[in-house]
Amino acid sequence: RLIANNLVQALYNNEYYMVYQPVYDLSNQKITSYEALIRWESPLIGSISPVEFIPLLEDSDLIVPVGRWILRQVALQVKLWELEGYNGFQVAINISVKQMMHREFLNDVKSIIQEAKISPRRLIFEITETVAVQNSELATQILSDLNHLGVKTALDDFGTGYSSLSILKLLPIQQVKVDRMFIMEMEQEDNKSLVILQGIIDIAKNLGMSTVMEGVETSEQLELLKNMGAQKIQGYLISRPIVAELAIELQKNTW
Ligand code: G
Ligand code: G
Ligand code: MN
Ligand code: NA
Repeated sequence: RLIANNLVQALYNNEYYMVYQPVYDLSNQKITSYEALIRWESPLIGSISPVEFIPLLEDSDLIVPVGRWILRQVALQVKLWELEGYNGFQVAINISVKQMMHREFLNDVKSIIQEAKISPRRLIFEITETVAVQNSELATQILSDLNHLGVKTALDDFGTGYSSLSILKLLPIQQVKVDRMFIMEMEQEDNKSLVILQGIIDIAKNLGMSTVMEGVETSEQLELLKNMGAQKIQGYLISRPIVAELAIELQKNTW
């Protein structure tokens, strides 16, 4: 149904836009970052989920120009917020494997940061476990290069793949985003998931990494996570991903 042509047209017709989901820090009760997520509203097809079109972008290599567009959009948004006086938080960007492995990736990152005139420290790059495991040597090199540029790196959807904990030792990452599957399973009778989740929280903390619990939807989950010493949370309980203007409104409110 969807073809590469639609995906290219969408870029030139401004049908893609970014939304931002806050990450809330339990230790200081502040929004310390936002995750940027792409959306596609097609006048012909309606709204299409990134779950559907991101794989198509990857298969057709269009993830490279679209990924570049995402980077630029986010960098410009960070600059805009900065000019409005909002700069006490970071913004995370999801990076696809093909985008990251592309030879121009680091140059693109560097030049987009320079063009937007933002500090690289404002950005976090999220990569998934699968990316890291499939291409561990190259992934390690690129993540390390990103760190040298001054951006932070995070491991997304942690715990869903089949990687071992040693990946946390191997990869130059500063943050672990725990997959929402763990949060969903927290309240099950059988407390195995809880024990594993506690282990992940403690290990990441002891390795000096920050942790984000994804998919927190209820206050019961929040209470459990507080008791486990979780640091940051993300999910519908705090906010859905929303457009930039609304996302910054949350920044103004005190929690
Ligand atoms: O935003 P949503 O939860 O619907 O995202 C679904 C999936 O699409 C997630 O796996 C998410 O990481 C991915 N995704 C959303 N936005 C982006 C983006 O800007 N770039 C990349 N590479 N993936 C994204
Ligand atoms: O793979 P990644 O973690 O980047 O995907 C983020 C996706 O998770 C986005 O599509 C976002 O819409 C979705 N998401 C964010 N918070 C929640 C939540 O509390 N519950 C559910 N079910 N999905 C969420
Ligand atoms: Mn993510
Ligand atoms: Na994730």
